[in-house]
Order: sequence, then C-alpha cells, then structure tokens
Amino acid sequence: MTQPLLYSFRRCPYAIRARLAIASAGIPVELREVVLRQKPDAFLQASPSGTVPCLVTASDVIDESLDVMMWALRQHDPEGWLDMPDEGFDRIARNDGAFKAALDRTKYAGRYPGSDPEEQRGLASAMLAELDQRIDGWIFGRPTLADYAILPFVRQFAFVDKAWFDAQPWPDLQLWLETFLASGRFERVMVKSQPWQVGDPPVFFP
Ligand SMILES: N[C@@H](CCC(=O)N[C@@H](CS)C(=O)NCC(=O)O)C(=O)O
Repeated sequence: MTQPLLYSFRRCPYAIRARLAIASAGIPVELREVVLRQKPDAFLQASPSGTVPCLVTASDVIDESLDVMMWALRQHDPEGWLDMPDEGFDRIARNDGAFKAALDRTKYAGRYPGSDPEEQRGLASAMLAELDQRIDGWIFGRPTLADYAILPFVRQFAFVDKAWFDAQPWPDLQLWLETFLASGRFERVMVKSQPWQVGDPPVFFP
C-alpha cells in the first residue's frame, strides 16, 4: 500500500474532523467516499465498527475519528493544534457524548420515540451557551484540536434550523462557526467526490 486509505463521507461530522486534521498535518491519503446506505465490501472488511471515518495504514486500522486526528497531528502539527490545555479533551468528550446525543435527538427526533426534540434542543443549547462564554475567537484564544473536533458538530446543529440558530444570543459562538464555514480549510475538506467503487483511480487528499 502506498498511501493510507481514508474511508470517509463528505457530510459526516466525524469524517469532517478527521479530514480537517489530515489537511492541517498535510499527510497525503487516498480518499474513498462511502455511501452509508450502500457500504462497499472493502470498507466493511476494513472497519470493525462499519462507521466512517476509517483510516487504513500499512500497519493499522484506525476506526475512531479522534484517533485519526491524533494519528495525523502526532506526525506533523504545524499549526500547534495539540498544544492545548487538558480542558480541551474534556470539551471534546462532552461534545461527543452529551452534546451529540442531544443533537441527534433534535435532528433525528423520529429515531428516538419517547424523547422530546424541544427538550433536547434546550439541552444542546445550554451547552452551546456555555461554550459561547468560553470562546474568544477560538476556544483557547487560538485554534487547537478542540475547535476542529467540535466545530463540525456545531455546524450540524446550526443547520437543523439555521434561522433559529442565528437568532440565539451566542455572538462568539456564531462568529466562530461563521469564520470556520468561510475558511479555505473548510472549503477544501468539503470538496465533493464521487462514491468510491472497486477499480476507480485513486483520489488523493488533501
Ligand atoms: N465513534 C465514531 C463514530 C463515527 C460515526 O458514527 N459515523 C457515522 C456517520 S456520521 C456512521 O458512519 N454511521 C454508520 C451508518 O450510518 O451506517 C468516530 O468518531 O469515528
């Protein structure tokens, strides 16, 4: 194998954050866009969890997006994303746990009978109101792993109802998200590619 393979899905927040770290590190990978409704056999054989992102290197399979971020940044971290207080890891854990749970129960309410989407939106909002207080440009005043690990999920929450989101009293959080959405980095990780099929010529990323 020449390049590590990254099985990815363009809009998945976990896959977005993996691509963000790979792009920052500048580590070349072969990108394979997966259609989640029609997962290719090669992906299912590689990925223990059957979820994207999944990175396959010559020696390893990395099946968790945060581990893919760490894999990339430990090799090359030119922007100093790993130079982050431990609080950053706590924030990522809360994002991946309680916030993602409330986000899913707001966005995909039909999948969670018995759960009230308005109540869930309130829970997510309380977490974002707290984050708004913390952000000064970035969570720690300059971009770190925590920003890029969390931003794709805040994006997903914002677009559940963007007009509602924009009307909330979270100026620092809103500016943080808008700056990210307008960035060249975001544009590059969101480039569209055709779903991968066996025999396709490789698509390289970043
Ligand atoms: N813990 C995993 C979660 C990844 C995940 O849940 N990805 C979703 C897409 S956003 C997925 O692949 N779901 C499988 C499916 O929909 O079949 C990670 O951080 O990489």
